[in-house]
Amino acid sequence: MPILHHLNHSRSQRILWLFTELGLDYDIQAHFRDANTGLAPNSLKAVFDLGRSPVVALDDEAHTILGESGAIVEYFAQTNPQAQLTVKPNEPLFSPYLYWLHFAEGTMMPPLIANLVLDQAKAKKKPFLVKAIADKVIEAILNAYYAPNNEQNIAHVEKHLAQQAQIGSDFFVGDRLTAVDFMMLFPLEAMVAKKPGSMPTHIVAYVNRMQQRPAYQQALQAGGEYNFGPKNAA
Ligand SMILES: N[C@@H](CCC(=O)N[C@@H](CS)C(=O)NCC(=O)O)C(=O)O
Repeated sequence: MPILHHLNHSRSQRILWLFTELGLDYDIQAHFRDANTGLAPNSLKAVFDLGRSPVVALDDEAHTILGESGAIVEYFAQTNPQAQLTVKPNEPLFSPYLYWLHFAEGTMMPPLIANLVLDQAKAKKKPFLVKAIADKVIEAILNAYYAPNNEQNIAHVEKHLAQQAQIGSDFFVGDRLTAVDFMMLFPLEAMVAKKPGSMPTHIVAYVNRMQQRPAYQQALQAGGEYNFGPKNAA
């Protein structure tokens, strides 16, 4: 069976949720972030040289090590066709399916991570004068690029989810759960967790709906510590 190398508070929660929705048998190997740096431990680098999570050791003859949450989601969505998590090239929603599948890591995550990292840099203790200057520089970088980028992305997603609501869909693409939902929930729930009360209504409703799915709840139990889940998460 596949082995998921899971890191606490990370994108590997996507894969736990996916495996649970698929009803797959899998093993889980837990890795824990360094308490001071927040970075992945060496145990993960021993499995995958980038030391990033998620990583899955596939159940094939070569025990292939597969990284990139998007690649892992696509791999298992395509190799479990009975679950109908993909949209096929001959289906009308193939292009929006591909667009949102790649949007998650390609466009949504980079400014979100930059915002998180720069916010952490701002919060770090520094001597008074250094702090005044450093914080101004950080603010300037945020305001010039990452913050407006993030806001644009939020508005873009909110508009799309409002359109989905108009056609009565609970999901990101079409009217069924697809690989896109596993990719898009992570950045959206991270933002809802970070700024509760300030995210637009369709995004909040979408996050709540996905988080209420029994498989999501089960995956949450299996994964342990996760800062970006519902408020009552471990
Ligand atoms: N694009 C990659 C990003 C992987 C990634 O950066 N994962 C983070 C966790 S969400 C990580 O492993 N961080 C620990 C570190 O960089 O040391 C993916 O989607 O899998």
